[in-house]
Amino acid sequence: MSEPLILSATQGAVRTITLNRPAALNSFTGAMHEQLLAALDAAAGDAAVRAVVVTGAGRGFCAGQDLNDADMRAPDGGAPDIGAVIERRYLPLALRVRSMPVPVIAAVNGVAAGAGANFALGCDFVIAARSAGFIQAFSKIGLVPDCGGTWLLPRLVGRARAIGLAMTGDKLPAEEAQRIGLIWQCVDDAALMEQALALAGRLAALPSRALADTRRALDDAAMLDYGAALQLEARLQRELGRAHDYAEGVAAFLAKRAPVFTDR
Ligand code: T3D
Repeated sequence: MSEPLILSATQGAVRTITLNRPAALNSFTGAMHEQLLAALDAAAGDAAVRAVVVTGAGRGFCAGQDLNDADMRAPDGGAPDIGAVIERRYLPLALRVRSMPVPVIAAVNGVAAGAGANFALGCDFVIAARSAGFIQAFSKIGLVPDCGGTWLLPRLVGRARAIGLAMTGDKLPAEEAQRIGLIWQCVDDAALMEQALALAGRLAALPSRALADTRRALDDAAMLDYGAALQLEARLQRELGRAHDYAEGVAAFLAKRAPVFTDR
């Protein structure tokens, strides 16, 4: 039997999902997309999972689209419909990550290129090994950044750096990525998984529903005017204020005990 392209493992309330095509730097094939989406759906649907870590097997995180995959070939041998590949594969993946009911951490163990870089950047936290790097490889093959790159890059690092990264396709080392605010943290290679799992454990103990609504509020507010953002905050606080976790958080604070959050 062939190796699964995606591995899932659970430690406590943390689900670790590993991209598992190391010989091709975990580049995306249609089959890997399907297994990855299924693994994310399974994590989202499992009430015992309260944080997700995504990482890569071997020396790379993900080299983006597998440029040899059948997904990329038109049946008649003509030019491929890459727009269809984006709509069928990358759009659902990017939206799935952004709508997870729990925080998602990318533990970037090695090079993250093309859609592999933007898949990582779409996660809530990116922790990268010092030897890792981020490459907007698209310009080198005549494409634009996808998997959310055009939206994410300028918001994360501003237009000047977004344009620079996207047009040159130069590799940005993890340390520099942290310095300019593209990622959360750069850590020593040997400490990557320990640090990612420690952060995931901390997040798992926090109120998941409030964390997911925080992501949503920050993303939506970027497209609203000030008044509308204030209205959105009011609506979310109204809903959260009626939920179990708020009552539990306040009760635990007043009783000077640790809270036990359960909402998702
Ligand atoms: O359908 C669409 O195109 C639309 C979607 C687009 C989204 C995208 O992601 S477009 C961008 C696609 N990705 C790339 O262009 C990156 C291509 N890869 C590289 O530039 C380099 O591999 C890296 C800079 C990422 C790493 O370089 P290096 O020297 O560390 O490794 P390598 O030797 O190039 O790669 C190792 C193996 O992985 C090698 O296979 P081999 O020779 O050992 O059998 C290489 O061919 C394979 N590999 C790496 N990236 C891809 C890949 N195979 C297929 N597709 C890849 N993207």
